[in-house]
Amino acid sequence: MTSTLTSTAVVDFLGSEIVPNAQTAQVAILPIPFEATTSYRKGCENGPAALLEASHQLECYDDELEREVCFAVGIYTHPAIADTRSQDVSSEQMLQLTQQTVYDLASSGKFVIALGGEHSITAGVVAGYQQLSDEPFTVVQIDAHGDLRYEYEGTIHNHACVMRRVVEMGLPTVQVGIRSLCIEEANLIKEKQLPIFWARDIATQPDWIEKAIAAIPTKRVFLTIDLDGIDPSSMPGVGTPEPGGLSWYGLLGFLQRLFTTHTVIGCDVMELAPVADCVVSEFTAAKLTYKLIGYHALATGLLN
Ligand SMILES: [Mn+2]
Repeated sequence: MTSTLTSTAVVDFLGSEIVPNAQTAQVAILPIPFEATTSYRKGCENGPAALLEASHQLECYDDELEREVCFAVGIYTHPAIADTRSQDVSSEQMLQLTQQTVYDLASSGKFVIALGGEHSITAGVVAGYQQLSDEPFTVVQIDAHGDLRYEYEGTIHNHACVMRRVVEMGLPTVQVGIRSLCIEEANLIKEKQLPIFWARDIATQPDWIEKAIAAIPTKRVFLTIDLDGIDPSSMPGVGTPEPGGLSWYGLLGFLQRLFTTHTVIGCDVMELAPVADCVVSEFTAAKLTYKLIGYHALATGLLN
Protein backbone atom coordinates (compact mmCIF):
# COMPACT_ATOMS: atom_id res chain seq x y z
CA MET A 1 0.00 0.00 0.00
CA THR A 2 2.81 2.37 0.87
CA SER A 3 4.10 2.79 -2.67
CA THR A 4 0.73 3.41 -4.30
CA LEU A 5 -0.21 6.09 -1.78
CA THR A 6 3.14 7.87 -2.01
CA SER A 7 3.69 10.72 -4.40
CA THR A 8 6.78 12.71 -5.33
CA ALA A 9 4.72 15.67 -6.51
CA VAL A 10 6.08 18.12 -3.94
CA VAL A 11 9.26 20.19 -3.88
CA ASP A 12 11.82 20.01 -1.05
CA PHE A 13 11.60 22.35 1.95
CA LEU A 14 13.91 25.31 1.22
CA GLY A 15 14.74 23.73 -2.15
CA SER A 16 18.13 24.53 -3.61
CA GLU A 17 19.37 26.29 -0.46
CA ILE A 18 20.20 22.97 1.14
CA VAL A 19 21.26 19.53 0.00
CA PRO A 20 18.83 17.09 1.61
CA ASN A 21 20.25 13.74 2.68
CA ALA A 22 17.68 11.18 3.74
CA GLN A 23 20.16 9.20 5.85
CA THR A 24 21.94 11.92 7.81
CA ALA A 25 19.18 14.53 8.12
CA GLN A 26 18.06 15.19 11.72
CA VAL A 27 14.72 16.67 10.62
CA ALA A 28 12.14 15.06 8.32
CA ILE A 29 9.39 17.08 6.68
CA LEU A 30 6.44 14.79 5.93
CA PRO A 31 3.84 16.22 3.49
CA ILE A 32 0.37 14.67 3.89
CA PRO A 33 -1.93 16.32 1.30
CA PHE A 34 -5.04 14.51 2.52
CA GLU A 35 -8.51 16.06 2.44
CA ALA A 36 -11.75 14.11 2.87
CA THR A 37 -13.98 15.65 5.56
CA THR A 38 -13.57 19.42 5.13
CA SER A 39 -16.86 21.01 6.20
CA TYR A 40 -16.56 24.66 5.09
CA ARG A 41 -13.91 26.10 2.75
CA LYS A 42 -12.02 23.40 0.86
CA GLY A 43 -8.43 23.27 -0.36
CA CYS A 44 -6.23 21.94 2.46
CA GLU A 45 -4.99 19.12 0.24
CA ASN A 46 -3.06 21.88 -1.56
CA GLY A 47 -1.50 23.12 1.69
CA PRO A 48 1.72 21.07 1.81
CA ALA A 49 2.75 21.88 -1.77
CA ALA A 50 2.03 25.60 -1.26
CA LEU A 51 4.00 25.67 2.00
CA LEU A 52 6.96 23.88 0.43
CA GLU A 53 6.97 26.20 -2.59
CA ALA A 54 6.75 29.25 -0.31
CA SER A 55 9.68 27.93 1.76
CA HIS A 56 11.95 28.70 -1.20
CA GLN A 57 11.43 32.39 -0.39
CA LEU A 58 12.65 32.08 3.21
CA GLU A 59 15.91 33.62 4.33
CA CYS A 60 18.28 30.96 5.68
CA TYR A 61 19.28 33.31 8.50
CA ASP A 62 17.05 33.39 11.59
CA ASP A 63 17.29 36.83 13.21
CA GLU A 64 16.17 35.54 16.62
CA LEU A 65 18.50 32.52 16.70
CA GLU A 66 21.32 34.41 14.93
CA ARG A 67 22.15 31.38 12.81
CA GLU A 68 21.64 29.98 9.33
CA VAL A 69 19.64 27.10 10.79
CA CYS A 70 19.44 25.11 7.56
CA PHE A 71 23.23 24.77 7.36
CA ALA A 72 23.45 23.46 10.94
CA VAL A 73 20.56 20.99 10.55
CA GLY A 74 19.95 18.45 7.80
CA ILE A 75 16.35 18.82 6.58
CA TYR A 76 14.99 15.95 4.50
CA THR A 77 11.64 16.24 2.70
CA HIS A 78 9.88 12.88 2.48
CA PRO A 79 7.65 12.15 -0.55
CA ALA A 80 4.01 13.06 -0.01
CA ILE A 81 1.78 10.33 1.44
CA ALA A 82 -2.00 9.79 1.40
CA ASP A 83 -2.25 12.29 -1.44
CA THR A 84 -5.92 12.88 -2.29
CA ARG A 85 -5.01 15.28 -5.11
CA SER A 86 -4.33 12.33 -7.38
CA GLN A 87 -6.17 9.34 -5.92
CA ASP A 88 -8.88 8.17 -3.56
CA VAL A 89 -7.56 7.57 -0.06
CA SER A 90 -9.82 6.54 2.81
CA SER A 91 -9.41 8.02 6.29
CA GLU A 92 -8.46 4.57 7.57
CA GLN A 93 -5.75 4.19 4.89
CA MET A 94 -4.43 7.68 5.65
CA LEU A 95 -4.26 6.99 9.40
CA GLN A 96 -2.50 3.65 8.96
CA LEU A 97 0.03 5.01 6.46
CA THR A 98 0.66 8.14 8.53
CA GLN A 99 1.25 6.11 11.71
CA GLN A 100 3.65 3.75 9.92
CA THR A 101 5.60 6.51 8.16
CA VAL A 102 5.95 8.62 11.32
CA TYR A 103 7.01 5.53 13.25
CA ASP A 104 9.65 4.67 10.64
CA LEU A 105 11.07 8.21 10.47
CA ALA A 106 11.01 8.81 14.23
CA SER A 107 12.53 5.41 15.04
CA SER A 108 15.44 6.29 12.76
CA GLY A 109 16.03 9.28 15.07
CA LYS A 110 14.52 12.04 12.98
CA PHE A 111 12.47 14.93 14.32
CA VAL A 112 9.32 14.73 12.19
CA ILE A 113 7.26 17.74 11.12
CA ALA A 114 4.08 16.57 9.36
CA LEU A 115 2.39 19.04 7.01
CA GLY A 116 -1.38 18.82 6.33
CA GLY A 117 -3.83 18.42 4.99
CA GLU A 118 -6.81 18.18 7.31
CA HIS A 119 -6.45 17.99 11.07
CA SER A 120 -7.75 14.41 11.29
CA ILE A 121 -4.23 13.38 10.14
CA THR A 122 -2.88 14.24 13.60
CA ALA A 123 -4.48 11.10 15.09
CA GLY A 124 -2.21 9.02 12.84
CA VAL A 125 0.88 11.08 13.66
CA VAL A 126 0.24 10.76 17.40
CA ALA A 127 -0.37 7.00 17.02
CA GLY A 128 3.09 6.72 15.44
CA TYR A 129 4.67 8.25 18.54
CA GLN A 130 2.62 6.03 20.84
CA GLN A 131 3.87 3.01 18.91
CA LEU A 132 7.44 4.25 19.28
CA SER A 133 7.61 4.46 23.07
CA ASP A 134 5.68 3.75 26.27
CA GLU A 135 6.94 6.99 27.80
CA PRO A 136 4.03 9.36 28.39
CA PHE A 137 3.61 12.58 26.44
CA THR A 138 1.12 15.44 26.29
CA VAL A 139 -0.49 16.63 23.07
CA VAL A 140 -0.32 20.43 23.01
CA GLN A 141 -2.79 21.79 20.46
CA ILE A 142 -2.85 25.25 18.91
CA ASP A 143 -6.32 25.67 17.39
CA ALA A 144 -9.40 27.87 17.14
CA HIS A 145 -11.62 24.83 17.64
CA GLY A 146 -11.89 22.23 20.37
CA ASP A 147 -11.95 19.35 17.85
CA LEU A 148 -13.51 17.27 20.65
CA ARG A 149 -16.71 16.06 18.99
CA TYR A 150 -17.20 12.30 19.18
CA GLU A 151 -18.46 12.24 15.60
CA TYR A 152 -19.23 14.85 12.94
CA GLU A 153 -21.04 14.58 9.61
CA GLY A 154 -21.22 10.82 9.91
CA THR A 155 -17.60 9.96 10.68
CA ILE A 156 -15.39 9.73 13.76
CA HIS A 157 -12.43 10.60 11.49
CA ASN A 158 -13.70 14.14 10.79
CA HIS A 159 -11.26 17.00 11.37
CA ALA A 160 -13.62 18.27 14.10
CA CYS A 161 -13.05 15.08 16.13
CA VAL A 162 -9.27 14.71 16.16
CA MET A 163 -8.64 15.76 19.77
CA ARG A 164 -11.43 13.43 20.95
CA ARG A 165 -9.46 10.60 19.33
CA VAL A 166 -6.33 11.82 21.14
CA VAL A 167 -8.19 11.90 24.49
CA GLU A 168 -9.42 8.35 23.80
CA MET A 169 -5.79 7.27 23.30
CA GLY A 170 -5.31 8.11 26.98
CA LEU A 171 -3.00 11.06 26.38
CA PRO A 172 -3.13 14.30 28.37
CA THR A 173 -3.89 17.42 26.33
CA VAL A 174 -3.38 21.17 26.63
CA GLN A 175 -5.44 23.27 24.19
CA VAL A 176 -4.37 26.80 23.29
CA GLY A 177 -6.22 29.53 21.36
CA ILE A 178 -9.66 27.90 21.50
CA ARG A 179 -12.63 30.13 20.65
CA SER A 180 -15.19 27.88 18.95
CA LEU A 181 -16.86 24.73 20.20
CA CYS A 182 -20.25 23.04 20.58
CA ILE A 183 -22.03 22.24 23.84
CA GLU A 184 -20.99 18.57 23.65
CA GLU A 185 -17.35 19.72 23.68
CA ALA A 186 -17.95 22.28 26.43
CA ASN A 187 -19.50 19.57 28.61
CA LEU A 188 -16.63 17.15 27.93
CA ILE A 189 -14.09 19.81 28.89
CA LYS A 190 -15.87 20.36 32.22
CA GLU A 191 -16.43 16.65 32.88
CA LYS A 192 -12.80 15.67 32.19
CA GLN A 193 -11.37 19.01 33.39
CA LEU A 194 -9.33 19.35 30.21
CA PRO A 195 -6.83 22.24 30.40
CA ILE A 196 -7.88 24.97 27.95
CA PHE A 197 -6.30 28.35 27.27
CA TRP A 198 -9.06 30.39 25.70
CA ALA A 199 -8.19 32.92 23.00
CA ARG A 200 -10.18 35.58 24.88
CA ASP A 201 -7.93 35.17 27.93
CA ILE A 202 -4.74 35.01 25.88
CA ALA A 203 -5.71 38.40 24.43
CA THR A 204 -5.78 40.06 27.87
CA GLN A 205 -3.47 38.03 30.14
CA PRO A 206 0.26 38.50 29.48
CA ASP A 207 1.15 35.62 31.82
CA TRP A 208 -0.81 33.08 29.79
CA ILE A 209 2.36 31.50 28.40
CA GLU A 210 3.74 30.56 31.82
CA LYS A 211 0.33 29.28 32.91
CA ALA A 212 0.02 27.13 29.78
CA ILE A 213 3.55 25.75 30.18
CA ALA A 214 2.80 24.93 33.83
CA ALA A 215 -0.36 23.04 32.80
CA ILE A 216 1.60 20.45 30.80
CA PRO A 217 1.79 17.36 33.02
CA THR A 218 4.63 15.50 31.23
CA LYS A 219 8.17 16.33 30.21
CA ARG A 220 7.56 15.08 26.67
CA VAL A 221 5.21 16.92 24.30
CA PHE A 222 3.77 16.38 20.86
CA LEU A 223 2.80 19.73 19.32
CA THR A 224 -0.07 20.01 16.82
CA ILE A 225 -0.67 23.37 15.17
CA ASP A 226 -3.95 23.96 13.37
CA LEU A 227 -3.16 27.18 11.54
CA ASP A 228 -6.63 28.54 12.31
CA GLY A 229 -5.36 29.01 15.87
CA ILE A 230 -3.64 32.11 14.52
CA ASP A 231 -5.71 35.26 14.00
CA PRO A 232 -7.19 35.07 10.47
CA SER A 233 -5.93 38.58 9.72
CA SER A 234 -2.47 36.95 9.69
CA MET A 235 -3.61 33.55 8.48
CA PRO A 236 -6.57 33.83 6.07
CA GLY A 237 -5.74 30.58 4.26
CA VAL A 238 -7.63 28.10 6.43
CA GLY A 239 -10.82 26.12 5.95
CA THR A 240 -12.68 27.34 9.04
CA PRO A 241 -11.47 30.83 10.01
CA GLU A 242 -12.50 32.26 13.39
CA PRO A 243 -12.06 35.87 14.55
CA GLY A 244 -9.52 36.43 17.32
CA GLY A 245 -6.68 34.03 17.92
CA LEU A 246 -2.96 34.10 18.43
CA SER A 247 -0.70 36.79 17.05
CA TRP A 248 2.52 35.80 15.25
CA TYR A 249 4.72 36.89 18.15
CA GLY A 250 2.33 35.52 20.76
CA LEU A 251 2.58 32.12 19.10
CA LEU A 252 6.36 32.29 18.72
CA GLY A 253 6.74 33.36 22.36
CA PHE A 254 4.80 30.30 23.47
CA LEU A 255 6.67 27.93 21.16
CA GLN A 256 10.06 29.29 22.21
CA ARG A 257 9.19 28.65 25.87
CA LEU A 258 7.70 25.22 25.08
CA PHE A 259 10.85 23.99 23.31
CA THR A 260 12.98 25.36 26.16
CA THR A 261 11.03 23.84 29.04
CA HIS A 262 9.85 20.56 27.49
CA THR A 263 11.07 17.84 25.15
CA VAL A 264 9.08 18.29 21.96
CA ILE A 265 9.16 14.83 20.33
CA GLY A 266 7.50 15.87 17.07
CA CYS A 267 5.01 18.30 15.63
CA ASP A 268 2.64 19.03 12.80
CA VAL A 269 1.38 22.08 10.90
CA MET A 270 -2.16 21.47 9.67
CA GLU A 271 -5.07 22.90 7.69
CA LEU A 272 -3.30 25.29 5.32
CA ALA A 273 -5.81 25.98 2.51
CA PRO A 274 -4.19 28.51 0.16
CA VAL A 275 -6.06 31.61 -0.98
CA ALA A 276 -5.68 32.56 -4.66
CA ASP A 277 -3.38 35.55 -5.27
CA CYS A 278 -2.50 35.88 -1.57
CA VAL A 279 0.71 34.20 -0.44
CA VAL A 280 0.56 35.46 3.18
CA SER A 281 -0.75 32.17 4.57
CA GLU A 282 1.65 29.76 2.89
CA PHE A 283 4.67 31.98 3.51
CA THR A 284 3.70 32.41 7.18
CA ALA A 285 3.19 28.65 7.50
CA ALA A 286 6.59 28.02 5.88
CA LYS A 287 8.27 30.49 8.23
CA LEU A 288 6.52 28.87 11.20
CA THR A 289 7.85 25.49 10.07
CA TYR A 290 11.37 26.92 9.86
CA LYS A 291 10.97 28.41 13.37
CA LEU A 292 9.97 24.97 14.67
CA ILE A 293 13.12 23.51 13.13
CA GLY A 294 15.19 26.31 14.67
CA TYR A 295 13.69 25.92 18.16
CA HIS A 296 14.19 22.15 17.97
CA ALA A 297 17.78 22.63 16.85
CA LEU A 298 18.47 25.08 19.67
CA ALA A 299 16.91 22.78 22.28
CA THR A 300 18.86 19.71 21.13
CA GLY A 301 22.26 21.37 20.76
CA LEU A 302 22.38 21.31 16.96
CA LEU A 303 23.17 25.04 16.84
CA ASN A 304 26.18 24.79 19.16
MN1 LIG B 1 -8.32 21.65 14.34
